[in-house]
Amino acid sequence: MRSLILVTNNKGKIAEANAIAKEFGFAVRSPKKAYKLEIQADSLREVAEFAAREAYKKIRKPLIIDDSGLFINALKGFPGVYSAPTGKTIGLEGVLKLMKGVKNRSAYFECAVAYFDGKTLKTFVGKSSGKILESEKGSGLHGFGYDPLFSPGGHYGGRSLAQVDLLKKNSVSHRGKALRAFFKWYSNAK
Ligand code: ITT
Repeated sequence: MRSLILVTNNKGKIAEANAIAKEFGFAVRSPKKAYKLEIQADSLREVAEFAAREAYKKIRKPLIIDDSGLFINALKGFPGVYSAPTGKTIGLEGVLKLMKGVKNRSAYFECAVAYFDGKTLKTFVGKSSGKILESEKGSGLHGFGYDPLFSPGGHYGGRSLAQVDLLKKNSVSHRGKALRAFFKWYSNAK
């Protein structure tokens, strides 16, 4: 099985990415020291592309970066590109407070996967739409981050992404979409 480097400190991302990589005959692994340099920018694509170029300077091997965020429409896209610092400061509880009494609960996750091998820079973006629940559901069950707040809607009957297993999450998720598009391209390019 061919392997590819995913530079991240997030074990949840590695697990989800590995399940998708496997569909294409790949495995992903993260270096012990994940050289993921975060900048503040207007889009996840920019953040991922910058991080991919920076990580390549250290690692010197083809690699991918996954930069993701939760965009809440009623909050004009917040936390969006600020999802990581927001998670560490006000947390899920704080986001739920901001959404208290708000009728429009539509939101989406976005994931930008940037690949860089020293020459080619290629980025794939995936989105998944849903809504913000009234309270956390399934915390600590599956998934990570904002998953307990987010229901992908439709056939998930109000369950959060933390209440469905990894394969189900991957079948509808932002990460699933971005990584499948990436691996489709990568397996043809290689
Ligand atoms: P790395 O930067 O090391 O890859 P990270 O967790 O900081 O890990 P991001 O900057 O991409 O990754 O994530 C921004 C925030 O969004 C962070 O709080 C994550 O927990 C959260 N997040 C990312 N993907 C998610 C997903 O699929 N489900 C729920 N929350 C997610």
